[in-house]
Parts: sequence; structure tokens; C-alpha cells
Amino acid sequence: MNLSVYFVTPDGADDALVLAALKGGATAIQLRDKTATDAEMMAQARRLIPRLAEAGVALIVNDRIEVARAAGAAGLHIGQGDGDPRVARAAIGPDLLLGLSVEQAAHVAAIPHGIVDYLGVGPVRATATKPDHAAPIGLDGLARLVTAAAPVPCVAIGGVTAADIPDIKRNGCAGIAVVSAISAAADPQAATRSLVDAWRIA
Ligand code: TZP
Ligand code: MG
Repeated sequence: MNLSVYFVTPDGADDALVLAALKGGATAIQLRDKTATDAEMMAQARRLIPRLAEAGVALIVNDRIEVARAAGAAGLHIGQGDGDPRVARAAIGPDLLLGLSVEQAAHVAAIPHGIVDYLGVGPVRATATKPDHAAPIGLDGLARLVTAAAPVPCVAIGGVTAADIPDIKRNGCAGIAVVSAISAAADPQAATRSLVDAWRIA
């Protein structure tokens, strides 16, 4: 799975935003919406999955195990407040990807072996996108957690912009996970393309 430019949707994202990120070259997409009903999220996932599949891009569903399963998503992403990753793994079976958010060394140390496919590590910086986020870890905190997590692939999340890409890549991350760097851009497709290009040349 290519996690290099992983677009995480803001609440209420429309399909056009996701498709713009796809056209811009996003390599993975997470449907994350804290405001949608399960039925709304299911319908959106079902509309998007075939479009993404044509481009070989995985759709990962945030939080909602039943939506991930029933919609035929490529995976599920959960956080520290979403229960034991072993329970999520048992529910989704062996074939779906499982991503887990980690914010501190203790979270990495507690990961059961062979259960998760990748980690979202952060927040690197404070971000208005997730009002209840944990304390920012900075690029040096990121480097420590990525080293501790090896060989599990890590994506850096939280206030990440194109300017951070060289440091993040040097830290051994498999990619960046961003919301506002794409969703708040005047041209989300072009913004995604800039991130993809920045990752490639870093
Ligand atoms: N988890 C940690 S920070 C964050 C999530 C979902 C939000 C990242 O959003 P942005 O706009 O890229 O800072
Ligand atoms: Mg969650």
C-alpha cells in the first residue's frame, strides 16, 4: 500500500473533494466524518470505492467497523479511544487493512504484534482540524515514535504541510496524512499534486 500522500477527509466532505485529491495523485484516502450518520457514510463509501479502485487507491474508513465491512472498503482506521485493535482486527478479518493512531511511546509499546498495517503518528503540530487532539509531538517526537514502531509503516499527521515533507521522509515515515493541506486549499487537486511532487523529490 502506498501511503505517501494520504488524504483524510474533513467532516462533510463532498465526493468532488475526494475526487480532486484522487486526480491530484493522492495515494490513499481515509473517509473520516464525525458528523455523518452510518448510512450517509456507507452511501458515500459505496459511491467512492469504485472510482478509487479504478486508480488503484485504497479507501480506508475511520472509526466505523460496520461501514468499512459492509461498504467493501480496503481498510479501517481507529484511534486510541476506539478499543482494542485486536477486537477491530477480529471484526474486519485478515484481509482489510487496519490503521491505528498513536500519540506517545506507550501507545507504540502496547501495539499487539502483527495486528496493524500502519500507524498514524501525531499530531506533529497543533491543528484546528481535530479540536481534541493530544499534545503535539513535533518532528523530533515523530522521529522517536517512528523508530520505536519499526518495521510498522508510519504516516505523520497533524498540521503537516509540503514544507515538512523532507524532514518527515528523512525520519523514515512512509508518508504524510493531511486534511487541511488539501481540503482548505483553493485548488485541492493542485495542492495534492504539489504534495505528491514534494514527496517524490524529497
Ligand atoms: N489526527 C491527528 S491530527 C488530525 C487527526 C485526524 C487532523 C489533521 O488535520 P490537518 O488539517 O492535516 O492538521
Ligand atoms: Mg476514532
